[in-house]
Amino acid sequence: MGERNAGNMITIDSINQKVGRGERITSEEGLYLYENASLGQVGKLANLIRERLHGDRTYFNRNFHVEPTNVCIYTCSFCSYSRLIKERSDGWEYTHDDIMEMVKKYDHEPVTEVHIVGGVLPQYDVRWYERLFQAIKAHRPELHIKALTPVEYHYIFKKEKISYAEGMRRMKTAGLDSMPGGGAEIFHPEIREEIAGDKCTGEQWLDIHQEWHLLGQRSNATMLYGHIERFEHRIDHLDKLRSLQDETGGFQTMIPLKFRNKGNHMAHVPESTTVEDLRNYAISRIYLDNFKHIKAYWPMIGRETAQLSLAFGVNDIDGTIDDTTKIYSMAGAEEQAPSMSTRELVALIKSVGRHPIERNTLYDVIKDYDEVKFEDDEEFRGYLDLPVVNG
Ligand code: V47
Ligand code: SF4
Repeated sequence: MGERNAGNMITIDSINQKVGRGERITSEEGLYLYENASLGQVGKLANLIRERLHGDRTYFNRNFHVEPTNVCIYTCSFCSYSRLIKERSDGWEYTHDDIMEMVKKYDHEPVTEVHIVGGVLPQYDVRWYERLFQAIKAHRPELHIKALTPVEYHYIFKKEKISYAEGMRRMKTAGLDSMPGGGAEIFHPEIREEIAGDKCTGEQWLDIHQEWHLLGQRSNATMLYGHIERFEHRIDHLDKLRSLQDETGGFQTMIPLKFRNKGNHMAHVPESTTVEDLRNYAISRIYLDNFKHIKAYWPMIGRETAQLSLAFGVNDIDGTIDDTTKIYSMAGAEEQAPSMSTRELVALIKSVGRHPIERNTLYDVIKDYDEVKFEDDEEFRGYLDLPVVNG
């Protein structure tokens, strides 16, 4: 069964042909895939695009997270991690010294990135973050700072009475290297007002990324899916990202984030199935023809689904993380203390026949692991309890 689109019937076949020719699909076609296509159908198309762009190459990095506080003035109903100011005795609020101690713990480790994101706390203002970024850069200039989202930036720039453009310039001068993808949730106001009504709007999120891109800088994007949104809200979200990317080209990676329902105000909302998760990766890959990378965030979905996702459009599985984030474990994610050694990440990728590449945040190659002979290497063999598909 198909639907009308400018006089043409939309069918899986017509979409297959378009994608085969390397053409962009329309929002109607995207919605058609969400509503009608099987996992096998979207998987085949997403894998075609993935292999066209990257072959078997699958990226990861060595990183750690710093979450300066979990106290937050906002009340997103999906958030399991934050505490209100009146409950602050139950949370944490790190000082610059605390954070520098965490950074220094990695002094002799070959990590390339620190990912900094947390709650929105009034005393953490523009000056506070400037001084933090400066201190990290003074200590370890080559460590890439990927920090904060438009949720924090909108709040601190408004408080400082400066424009987004001026604020992002100041952050860049202080040492910010790139922006992570968080805070995007679902842009459409019908859903955003329900789940994240008091923080920055979808438009403001996009405006801040746009200003950052106009400075020649890079950022990531996310979509929090599988709760009360409908397929048309997902397409609206993907479409807004695709349009901004057409304009600036500043996005590196799209990270679909599966809603987890433990310990938050949406605990009654069932979680999506693994089949739906894989369909969503695949449709994101197909729709976002101008995004180079699609990432599966393994602490959220678990190692096995992360492996499966590599056949459904995903070409990146984030980093080693080293048990430094609490956002997902507090929301009921598979990984309660997320940490993977480089060897485990390499084994996980190799055991599904893909080619592991360690990258930095900007996707420059740090090490190509193809030369490691998985099946001949005692250290790798049996490291994960998984069959070796190829070496
Ligand atoms: O914005 C919060 C999400 C995001 C829940 O850019 C939840 O490389 C599911 O954006 N269930 C923050 N998701 C994390 C993030 C991220 C993660 C990894 C890599 C990158 C990157 C970015 O986490 C929030 C929100 O969308 N989140 N609570 C929950 N219960
Ligand atoms: Fe605060 Fe972020 Fe949690 Fe929303 S998702 S309540 S902005 S920490």
